[in-house]
Amino acid sequence: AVQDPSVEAAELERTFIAIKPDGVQRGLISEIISRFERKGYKLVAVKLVVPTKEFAMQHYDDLKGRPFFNGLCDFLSSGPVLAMVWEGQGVIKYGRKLIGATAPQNSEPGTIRGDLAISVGRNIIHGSDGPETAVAEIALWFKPEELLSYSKVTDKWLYE
Ligand code: IDP
Ligand code: MG
Repeated sequence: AVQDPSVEAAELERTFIAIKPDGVQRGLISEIISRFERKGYKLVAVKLVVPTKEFAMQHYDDLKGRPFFNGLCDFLSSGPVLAMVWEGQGVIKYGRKLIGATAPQNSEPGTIRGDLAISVGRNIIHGSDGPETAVAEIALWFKPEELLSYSKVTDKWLYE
């Protein structure tokens, strides 16, 4: 795939987004993807995987020691997860806004968790919380060759 050289580096920011087993089981894949897609972000990698418990523990390594850590890792590895990488200007921070607060009781209406989830342990979606985490999580979940760089005809209508 060829990257359009006119695309600014800022627009190439990438974040790791995953629909957790509850979101997949509840049939929310298309609903969630459409929110990122309609915003204007570009899907550059996607796969459906059942992570092992060990992999889930690696993904949530920063939370080890928390009382919910074991249950959280059991849950993430309990069924298919839709792992994705989304690209666009400001996608890491704004992606977290689209997702909403960690506890759905605190998530604003209009956010993914606010509209679609009730409890913190079943909050249907994961998103990287910062630039370093995004790089690490993308590298954990995807091989470099699974990430595509491509231009879309809409790029020039999304960025001035
Ligand atoms: P985040 O997903 O909004 O980044 P984190 O604090 O990184 O939130 O926690 C990771 C995941 O762990 C949350 O999405 C949630 O599913 C789960 N979690 C966080 N806090 C609790 C809790 O107090 N009880 C149960 N599960 C929790
Ligand atoms: Mg987090």
